Amino acid sequence: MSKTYQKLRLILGDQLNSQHSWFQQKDVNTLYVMMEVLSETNYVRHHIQKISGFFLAMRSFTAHLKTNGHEVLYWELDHKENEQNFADNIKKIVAQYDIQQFEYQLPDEYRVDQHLINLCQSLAIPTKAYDSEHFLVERDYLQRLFKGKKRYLMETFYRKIRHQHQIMMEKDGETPLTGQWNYDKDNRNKYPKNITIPSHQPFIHDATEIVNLLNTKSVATIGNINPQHFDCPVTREEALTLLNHFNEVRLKHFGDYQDAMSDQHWLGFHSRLSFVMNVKLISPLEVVQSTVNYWLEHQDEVDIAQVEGFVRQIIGWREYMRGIYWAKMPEYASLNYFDHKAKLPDFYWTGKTKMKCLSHAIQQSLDYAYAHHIQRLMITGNFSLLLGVHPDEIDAWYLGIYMDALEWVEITNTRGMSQYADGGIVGTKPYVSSANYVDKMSDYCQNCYYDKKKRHGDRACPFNSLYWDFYDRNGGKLTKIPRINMMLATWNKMDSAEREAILRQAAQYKDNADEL
Ligand code: FAD
Ligand code: DLZ
Repeated sequence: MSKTYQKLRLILGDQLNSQHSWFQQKDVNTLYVMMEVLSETNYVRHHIQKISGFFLAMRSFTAHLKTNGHEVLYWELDHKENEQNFADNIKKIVAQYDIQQFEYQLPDEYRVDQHLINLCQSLAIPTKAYDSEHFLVERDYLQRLFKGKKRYLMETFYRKIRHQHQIMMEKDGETPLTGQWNYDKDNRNKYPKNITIPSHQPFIHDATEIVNLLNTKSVATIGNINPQHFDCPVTREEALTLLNHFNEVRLKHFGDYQDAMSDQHWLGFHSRLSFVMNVKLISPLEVVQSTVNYWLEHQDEVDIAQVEGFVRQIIGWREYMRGIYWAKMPEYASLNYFDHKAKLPDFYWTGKTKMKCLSHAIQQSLDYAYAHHIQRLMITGNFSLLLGVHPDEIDAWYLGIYMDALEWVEITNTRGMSQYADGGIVGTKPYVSSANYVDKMSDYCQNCYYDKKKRHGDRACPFNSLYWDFYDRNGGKLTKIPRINMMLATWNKMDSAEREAILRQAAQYKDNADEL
């Protein structure tokens, strides 16, 4: 007979929050459990770095808890008793350790939430769910805030949270610092020539054992990894180092070049904090407080537009997306406003395309399991929307390829913001553009195989004809969207011979998308 415990507490792979109230007291009668399971490694085809990052972070967190005197059971993927899903493993452990009560923290994903609710219904012992104590507001806060309203405006939500937590507010508690809430319009610059992009902060780990384990268990993955030299923050200490690095080195130009892209580097002035935040090694509140404090002490070197832009992403967009997810799931996962059906081109999995923008954004995603927001939105997302790819295929790609991809924040960004498949719940318009925008915000169009100026004919950039094709085929659905009416009118007024040539070119590209 194994040692017995009164209580079993499950910790999921994205619940590595050492600041949680669970861990503030030691209790020899409580057994914590973490498990590597095929149900999580295989529900989508993940990037090899993503699984390695999760497993390394989970293993480090277990070591941390044990060092702090907690009782922890950790089942690796090849543990002999591993049933490869949470519910069956929990049932086994409950029986083995004569557990009297099962507890868990509310998962961030609907799929796992349902799985644990079902598990609890089947257990013959009391169960209890706790808040994960990570986010600034509860799961259903946004739904309550906008009850009875047709639109869920991010800006309204953002201001409310800033006010509630008194982030960047004047002493009166009501006015935003400087009187201005939002500096978004200052955040749209292209990189100037000769700008020096700071090198990123590395965190090198040996992932050989994990990569071998995944091979042994035949886990299908995508992307590249150097197992002995795997670069990813996986502990709280590393997350804090990354945050300090961001404040000291990258913050000063974060807002300025938030939307800029270049084939010369992969990170720009972005923070790369999404993975450590999403697995809860660090909390959104401590991130924004640290950044705001850094700015307050260094106002001679960092201006307010940089810090406000960053704060808005975290306490605005990140919390807002979570609110939308819980307000709209599970229906959200099958929305397809434009009724798109095309398949995702093969080059999304290989990076092998003659379009330099897509080739660079996809190749860096395969190499680093990372792309920044505008690459995700205006390169890979924009192109798949123009092409009319089924949102299910696009979701599966985004959910697999990025280190930070968890459904609550992936699907709202992909199906919502990027693909407008939700018909305008998240975004006020579909984010589509021709080569013109890509050229304005990047150096991608320089020396590209395709000609950014041509709409049709030899080497015409596919973004151009597909852009107008998008307006043509979706005309009826677009008239309802005020922010897009102007371009629709431009298309409708275009010379008919030019329109026909554009549509012919688009049809040819759509028929041969894998060859682009
Ligand atoms: P920074 O640019 O440094 O921004 C700071 C932080 O703000 C990020 O770490 C992130 O936590 C938050 N943030 C910024 N934009 C958003 C946003 N739109 N929604 C939510 N949080 C935001 N983010 C994920 O964490 N997981 C995903 O699976 C994911 N999928 C996306 C898919 C698409 C199609 C798009 C357009 C965006 C997606 N995002 C996702 C949002 C955003 O692109 C990433 O959070 C960001 O690129 C992560 O890099 P960073 O940490 O360097 O971010
Ligand atoms: C992403 C991920 C992966 C790849 N593997 C595991 C795992 O083996 N065990 C685990 O507890 N969590 C894993 N995760 C994170 C989960 O997918 C995440 O905790 C749930 O989806 C809840 O959001």
